[in-house]
Amino acid sequence: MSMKITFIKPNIGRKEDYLYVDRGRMEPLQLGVLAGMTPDHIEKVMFDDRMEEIDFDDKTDLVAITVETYTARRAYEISMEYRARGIPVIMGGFHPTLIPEECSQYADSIMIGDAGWMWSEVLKDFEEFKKLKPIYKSKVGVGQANIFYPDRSIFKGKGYLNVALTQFSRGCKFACSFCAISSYFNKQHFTRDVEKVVTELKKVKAQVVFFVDDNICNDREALKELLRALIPLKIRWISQGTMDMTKDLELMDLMRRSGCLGIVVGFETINKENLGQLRKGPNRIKTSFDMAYKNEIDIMREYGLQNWAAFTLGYDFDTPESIDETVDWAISKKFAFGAFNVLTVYPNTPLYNQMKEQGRLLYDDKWWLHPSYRFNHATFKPKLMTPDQLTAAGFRSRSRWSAWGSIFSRFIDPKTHLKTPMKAALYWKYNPLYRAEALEKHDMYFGNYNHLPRGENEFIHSKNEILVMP
Ligand code: B12
Ligand code: SF4
Repeated sequence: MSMKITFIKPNIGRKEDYLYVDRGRMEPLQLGVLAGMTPDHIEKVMFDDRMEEIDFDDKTDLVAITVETYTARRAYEISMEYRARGIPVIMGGFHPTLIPEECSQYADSIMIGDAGWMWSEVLKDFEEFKKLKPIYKSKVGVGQANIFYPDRSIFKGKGYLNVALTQFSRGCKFACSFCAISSYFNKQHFTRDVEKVVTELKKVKAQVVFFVDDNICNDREALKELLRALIPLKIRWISQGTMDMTKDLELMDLMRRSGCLGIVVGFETINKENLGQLRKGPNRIKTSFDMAYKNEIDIMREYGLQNWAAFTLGYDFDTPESIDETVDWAISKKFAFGAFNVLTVYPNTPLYNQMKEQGRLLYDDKWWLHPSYRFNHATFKPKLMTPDQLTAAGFRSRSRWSAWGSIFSRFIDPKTHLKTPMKAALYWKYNPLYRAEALEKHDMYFGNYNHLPRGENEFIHSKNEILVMP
């Protein structure tokens, strides 16, 4: 008898009185990779809970859920629905790897680390013995290490952005105190064979390619090799990287020639003391920091990059005023896009352990499960303000950054957004979308069930009773 697997990407949660639908959603690459490793004789379906209803009664043999910390609560709800119907569930991804003991309570089986080395064993156990081991301990390493390519057929018709996700490298050698990447990858960085990346990209048809690498320029020589191979493909690409890339002008030139539109760069903070707490190596640039990264920003603009500047708010030396100043500074730098996230303590990171030791964690130490936690609210007690002040400063930052006045004023930059019609078009396509998304996510609850008193939330799901969160 043939077997069927249902892959699930959980949503974060819901707004006060309606389900949140992610408008800026991208293909869930991890599920494409799992599907790509699954042989053809196994039937595959995928539900993306971010915008479609999961048909829990659709007959299936095994459910595979990808879990990040902010989707954990919803993932557990989904798992409970399936397990109540007698269908086994396996979970994998960042959250099960960082905190396996918690996830194990909500799944029949979990995988720690990357699926590449262990997925075939999971399938074999299930097909041959109809039983999964409680834990599959895999390792972390090169993305899509075996010859397979993601099975993108499971993404069809779901209305994703016209952006193809892929990976060249995984992990990062830096050790920023808040970052789940350095815990997951244990400060290692792995690069994929350039030829495989090129072969994969030749099959992909999308307006833009997103290398989801955590830090694409962590190994500059390896990246140069990739970029030389990308030039003939004439693609447009974006990725994530650290600002120390500006030290290497040959690299910057290759980025421009290979079609790089912009990079997500973690500026995080413009305060020197905060930088000490966060331990972000690539941002500790003695000659430039006092001028607030002037040299680095000038070089990135010179090469036409429409960057996405990312900030984390709530370090020990931050105040509501310093956060407002950070937003003023970012607007004056005319970055194309920006993220102003409240510094969040992810489990098993140095920051989490430090805050726990200092007794500063809120929400019983597990904000991701707490019924009253809301997206982008403070998860710990900041030093120089109250948690509510930090949450409010975060909301204010996102509102100010995405106000129409800010969007218009940032647009006037001849070296980047005004340089070509395509750059201008991208600016105007994505800024309104991110504006809507950033404001919509404010205050979102985690999970779909159990937040309102019984009786008021029937419109969401009828099975609220089955979920009792710890
Ligand atoms: C691309 C990306 C995004 C994209 C969205 C992508 C999408 N498809 O929608 C964008 C930019 C929008 C985004 C947003 C956010 N992201 Co993000 N994102 C990533 C990134 C860089 C890559 C994800 C990816 O595709 N990886 C490639 C796949 C193949 O790798 P993988 O996910 O690790 O999966 C492998 C294994 O984990 C395992 N595995 C995974 N799932 C499963 C399931 C099963 C059953 C099994 C067996 C194995 C398994 O096998 C896979 C193959 O080897 C990751 C970092 C990373 N390296 O993964 C962060 C990451 C997941 N994001 C993170 C965060 C915090 C966020 C935000 C909350 C940021 C914010 N404050 O707004 C938002 C929230 C997203 C939302 N839903 O609104 C954190 C999560 C931390 C945590 N502890 O959960 C990460 C880890 C980054 C970080 N620096 O810490 N993100
Ligand atoms: S440089 Fe970026 S990816 Fe690397 S550890 Fe720091 S925050 Fe994480």
